[in-house]
Amino acid sequence: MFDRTIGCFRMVAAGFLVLTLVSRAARAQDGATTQPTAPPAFTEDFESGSLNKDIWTTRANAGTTITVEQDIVAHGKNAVHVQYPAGVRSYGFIVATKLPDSLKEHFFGRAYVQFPKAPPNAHDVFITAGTAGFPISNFLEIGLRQNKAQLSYQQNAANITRGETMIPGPAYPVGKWFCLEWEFNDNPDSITLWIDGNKAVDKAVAFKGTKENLVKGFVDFGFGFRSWGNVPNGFDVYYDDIAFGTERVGPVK
Ligand SMILES: [Ca+2]
Repeated sequence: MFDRTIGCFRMVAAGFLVLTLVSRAARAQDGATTQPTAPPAFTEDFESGSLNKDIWTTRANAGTTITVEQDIVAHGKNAVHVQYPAGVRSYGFIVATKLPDSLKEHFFGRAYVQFPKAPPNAHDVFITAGTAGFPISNFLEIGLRQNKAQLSYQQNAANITRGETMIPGPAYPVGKWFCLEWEFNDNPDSITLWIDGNKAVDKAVAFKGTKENLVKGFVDFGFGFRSWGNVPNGFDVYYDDIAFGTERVGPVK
């Protein structure tokens, strides 16, 4: 009798566990396929043919050029091309500084990205969101190290101890457009990354024991390229169909 009761309990418990797992799997599936309930808070397809100065500021130093071009595009007729010089330590980003406050603590991003050739084998920076004044700011970063994705918190503002927390990820596609999606949360801090719809990274972010409000407000949203190593042949990266929202944006329909 005792054993049967335990057995029954176990069956019920096992059944509950199965139901819970099925329910979670169904929710995860829903998360991958359900349409957002609200339109993105911001979209940019570069189809105006130029950088909209009301949206984008350019932060670049000598040698890096950022132009809207028509030769390599994900959708439509235009995309933005960041061209990084050979053999020079440089950086170049377009930064959106006036996006809605709804994105300030927690947001989802999407961009189509193309690396025509493999990125330099160093710490490279591509997409960031953080405090005002980037790159002298605190920010979460989508980057790369040794030809694999690297997500990080970069504490780089003025008058603060510098440091970084790095999270490894898989390699990015090369030589073709891919749909990059990300979720940055500052409370608590976490980064999730999807490559062509497949979850590649889903990690909490901590820095010296702090797990929330590391950035304290996403206000500079950057796209570009910087390498902390040698780039003997220069480097090109293209972006198109950028979007930000309070829900996962998904691919271009
Ligand atoms: Ca476009």
